[in-house]
Amino acid sequence: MTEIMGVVNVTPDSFSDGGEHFDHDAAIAHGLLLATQGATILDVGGESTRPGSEPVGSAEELRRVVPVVRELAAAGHTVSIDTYRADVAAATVDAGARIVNDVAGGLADPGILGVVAASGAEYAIGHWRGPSADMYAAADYDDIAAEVASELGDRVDAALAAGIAPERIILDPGIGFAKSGAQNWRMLRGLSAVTGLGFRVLVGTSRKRFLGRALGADPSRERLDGATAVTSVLAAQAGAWGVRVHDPAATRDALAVLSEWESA
Ligand code: PMM
Repeated sequence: MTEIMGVVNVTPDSFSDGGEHFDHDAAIAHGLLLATQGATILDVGGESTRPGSEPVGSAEELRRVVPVVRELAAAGHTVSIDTYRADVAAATVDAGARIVNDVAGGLADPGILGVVAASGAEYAIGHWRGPSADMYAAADYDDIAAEVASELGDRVDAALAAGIAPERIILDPGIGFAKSGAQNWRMLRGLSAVTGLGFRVLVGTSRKRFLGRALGADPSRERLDGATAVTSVLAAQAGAWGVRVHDPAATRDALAVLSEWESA
């Protein structure tokens, strides 16, 4: 069964939720709703990593996410914390997060590796080539899938050296991170380079720009979620362990169809 990671953004500037879920109670309610819609993991984030977005600082990030993580974990859900900061990872693991989802794979704040190692949490390592503000400057590849796999392999080595057990590692090709539209498609087509490393693989295409472009001018959120369900199914078919989405219901149904297709 493919894991469905539902996005709980606790940010006022998030492109995808327009700030609706900044309020703690609203974020918690949204997380609970996502779980009823099929999310098996709730991914709580307090800083947007969208292209061009500005960092908020750890004090503000902590203020946003800790109460939300605590409440969703206490309700029995598997919670992941979307952060690249060691101090935020430490506080939220204490509050009940079981997965540290680090889009920077330890490159933004190397101290996060030690925090994860000591905590026993799982560690999702994202492919990253620099902060959101200027990541497109680093979008230069000869063979994107091979290069992403190789760079993720380097981050795995760093994680193992820090004492994180291999079975706790999850790899993510970082769709949209230092990748142009065409590069994202090539990365997805070449996903086997990443699954071939032998770790669980997580893929996040949800509502990203390259999907919007595939649908034409300014598609609605509903249409983007439909397209996300398709890319999530294709990723699952290509061996992904999990997909990260804003609208679990559409993806849950699409994955149920894939399951019938594959077992027939
Ligand atoms: N993308 C975003 C944020 N966190 N985490 C993982 N593991 N993979 C992703 O692709 C990913 C992520 C940016 O998207 P958002 O602003 O819509 O959450």
